[in-house]
Amino acid sequence: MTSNIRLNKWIHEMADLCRPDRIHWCDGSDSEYQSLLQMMVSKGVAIPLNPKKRPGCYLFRSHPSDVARVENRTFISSLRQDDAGPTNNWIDPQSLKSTMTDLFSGSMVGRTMYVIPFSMGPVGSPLSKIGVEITDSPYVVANMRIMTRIGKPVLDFLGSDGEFVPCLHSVGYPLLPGMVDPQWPCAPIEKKFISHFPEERLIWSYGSGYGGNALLGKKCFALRIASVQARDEGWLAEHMLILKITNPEGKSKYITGAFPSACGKTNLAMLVPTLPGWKVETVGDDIAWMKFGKDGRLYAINPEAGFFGVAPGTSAQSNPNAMKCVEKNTLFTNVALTDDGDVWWEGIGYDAPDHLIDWQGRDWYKGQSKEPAAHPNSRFTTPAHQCPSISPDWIAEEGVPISAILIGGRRPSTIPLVNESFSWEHGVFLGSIMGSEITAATISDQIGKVRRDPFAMLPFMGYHIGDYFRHWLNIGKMTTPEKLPKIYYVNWFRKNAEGKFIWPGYGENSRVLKWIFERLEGKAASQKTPIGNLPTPDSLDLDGLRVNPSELASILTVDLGGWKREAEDVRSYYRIFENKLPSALADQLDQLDQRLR
Ligand code: TSX
Ligand code: MN
Repeated sequence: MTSNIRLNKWIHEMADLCRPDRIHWCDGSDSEYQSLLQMMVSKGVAIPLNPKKRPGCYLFRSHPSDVARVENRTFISSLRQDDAGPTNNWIDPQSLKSTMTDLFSGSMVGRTMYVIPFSMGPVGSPLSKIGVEITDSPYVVANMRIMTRIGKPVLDFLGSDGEFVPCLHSVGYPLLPGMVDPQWPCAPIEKKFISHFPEERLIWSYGSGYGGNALLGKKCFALRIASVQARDEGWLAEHMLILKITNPEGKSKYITGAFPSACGKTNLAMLVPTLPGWKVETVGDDIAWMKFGKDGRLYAINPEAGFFGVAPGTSAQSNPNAMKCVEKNTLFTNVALTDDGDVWWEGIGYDAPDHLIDWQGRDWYKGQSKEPAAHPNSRFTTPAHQCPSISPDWIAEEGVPISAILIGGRRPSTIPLVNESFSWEHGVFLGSIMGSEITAATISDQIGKVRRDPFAMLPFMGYHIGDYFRHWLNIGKMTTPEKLPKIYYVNWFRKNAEGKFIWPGYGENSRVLKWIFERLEGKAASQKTPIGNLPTPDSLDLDGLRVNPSELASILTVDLGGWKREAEDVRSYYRIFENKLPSALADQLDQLDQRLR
């Protein structure tokens, strides 16, 4: 219950539309969380893990058709199609609302409608924003309690006239009399709609219970809707990690980083440096909201309160901090279950036991079963405060001042280990052309080509991508150049002639972070090249690193032929933006061409 007039009105309207059996206002208390989990355990929806091995942990198994975000069912329903741009699905809002109103009509019959007031960012921070999610999924409530701040403190802060983003969600499976509730209710793909109405700051999600489709604070609000708010209000809502790095003298800087999926963003956010005396702490692993402070610098908050991480590949070797984080109070989805009530996944760092229950609840035998035991997109939902590397500043209401922005992707050739942009405009140019090479893991017929994913925002843009580039360029004009973060293009994924990774990556990336830190201090040397400032051979700390010298040289120098092909490819990629491509970026491409001649 709330005194907020607009919220009460919206809840009543949505209840009249969805016709739930009952309404539950989430207070966010621990007892509420525990009783929801108990209810799901009693229905067989949640499996409690062995409290001696994973105290407070539960396993969920989704329907095999509902295992990931559905980009082809995700819509930016702006009033004008041109505002959604060439990279988004668009349906006109009137027609989409009419279709979805029919779907939502009676969609919660036989179910409880949960009302989740949530804050993205610390409650009351000037950088935070409030949302309210209506959902008929108790799994969503439990996950939202970890991923955001929910409940009474949010309602209190909202008051009678506070603003919020309404987020309507239903799994799309009404329980008519006599029907049994399946373990993971959801709707078939053609009835799934993940819809955003940017002018209204409104989200409607129907038919999926999974991750980014259903936990509406994350991708839907904190990126797609917030990117529109950020454009209109003069700030940045970005798909970026935030880390704090401290040198051996105790001096700290904050760095954000945009990387597409499968580049190890969470691993980088929780990195354990191999360089003695250096420390990395975690502020956020997925989303950064950046606004100008009074001093003209950009300050970032992590709008989330937990990590919704991909489990496979997470191990004590690749990410010891994440492994510690998921030891307790963690919800697992679609991982494998061991006979002693623990979890297992591919790449956890130790062999599977002889027998497992796989992510679909089937017996799985080592050496016999052909399919992976955990789904490749299986997840952990875990509280950020449990992470051993979490920075005390992760809840700073004023945010943390950003000195550098990293951008990067998986590029087996051409892109060097690290490249410092000449200027903000040049950095925005590099951000606009970043991406990953398409591999067999990407379902595509274009293996070997680059899938451009500007600022890793392609699936998360709430408006026209060309207008987004213009917004980034405008941000650069809102303060003095020396107060802007410097932009660095990094690439951990160069391969040699045998197809093996050249750079050891992981904790050794601290060598690259050290170079960046010392560049920001005006200490490390660089050499100007046609593509940007690269480390001089002795400015990068390679002490004790065993990498073949000629291969090392290849990732620290400019591949002229490769970059000429890159520039040509960028020219054809830039055509999709038509008249929306800012002239500053066209100029940057022309200048790159000139310098490569
Ligand atoms: O996360 C990764 N990072 C960033 C770490 C802070 N990964 C995993 C990506 C998939 C999620 C990496 N993979 C990184 C990296 O820097 N580098 C690589 C490629 C690589 C893989 C294995 C080895 C070296 C490099 N070495 C051996 O297997 C021994
Ligand atoms: Mn992400």
